[in-house]
Amino acid sequence: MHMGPIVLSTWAFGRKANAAAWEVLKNPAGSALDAVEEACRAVEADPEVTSVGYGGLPDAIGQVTLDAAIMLSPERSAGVAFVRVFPHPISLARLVMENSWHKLLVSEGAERLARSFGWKETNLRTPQALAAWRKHFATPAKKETPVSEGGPQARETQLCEEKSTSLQKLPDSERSSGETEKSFESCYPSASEGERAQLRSSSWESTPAFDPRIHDTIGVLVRDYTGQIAAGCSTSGLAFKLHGRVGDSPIIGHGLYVDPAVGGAVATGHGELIMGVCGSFLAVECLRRGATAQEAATEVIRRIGASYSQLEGKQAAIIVLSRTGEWAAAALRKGFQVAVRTPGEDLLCEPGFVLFET
Ligand code: SD4
Repeated sequence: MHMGPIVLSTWAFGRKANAAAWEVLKNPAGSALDAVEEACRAVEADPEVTSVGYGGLPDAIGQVTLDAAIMLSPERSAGVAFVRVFPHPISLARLVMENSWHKLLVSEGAERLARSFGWKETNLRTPQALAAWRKHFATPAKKETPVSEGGPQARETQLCEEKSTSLQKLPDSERSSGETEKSFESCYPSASEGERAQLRSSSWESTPAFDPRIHDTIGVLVRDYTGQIAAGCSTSGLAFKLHGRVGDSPIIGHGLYVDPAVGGAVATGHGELIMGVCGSFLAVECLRRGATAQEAATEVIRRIGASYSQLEGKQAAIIVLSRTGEWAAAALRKGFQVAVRTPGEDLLCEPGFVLFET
């Protein structure tokens, strides 16, 4: 139990997020909402973090697409998905929350809103991210892609390389994101229906769980001096995901949930696991029914364990903060950590429950 301000963030880079949140909370008038936004922005701006914001790894066709959501209550909450040209989707989610009554804006619609507020477009894809994309899809006979040589991914890459040769010669900074998108987009429909199905299943089976470059949402829960709780999360989703894939992070109840009367939760890991059990909503509902924070987090992970047959190599984790300041975390398997910041602590902690030992 902790009655002062507290910040919880997912993964080791959560400490950087917590430091940014703490700058806001140093001022006793600093709000949980501002702290959550600043925490996520700090990680979004870091190109070394290849699973969030600028520098995030691209999807199967080479586009970087960002998802985020922010929440104070069922009424005050919103998410954005498939954002391609703005590096701070957490701020865009806040913009949606504060300027509309919608809960989710995607792609061109979300970007249009940002433009209408005068936001400047940025190319999100770093040369390092492009190199990683090329390497991932150019590797011949990838073990985790059991399709014949020259399968859909290889063919797609080849086509992309051919069609965008002129663009590839330019440094990223000299291309407009629009040009890059058009070039890659024009390659994608080359896969037949069957090939697409194969691509889909191979993506599901092959997505590595433990490589932090491949996935890791920044998820933040803050309770400020007034006792208000805010949640936020931001991600570039799973690296090399199918074009158009959106995970749990931008969706209320899946990637995050807050009920001011009870507490909040934020999830991370393979969104496909979290979405099937409405992970963050489930955690908060457990709190509502009298569970401790640890019982609530554990229940979400146990529910995933009981609901999915293919969990090998997959990860999911959840952090929970009750209205009274009690916090906990749980994960499907080892490797997840939660960064905790209070007036007296700045820690990286192991989750209180891990379902699988390996
Ligand atoms: C997603 N949950 O898009 C996000 C990614 C993530 O740890 O959190 N990875 O599925």
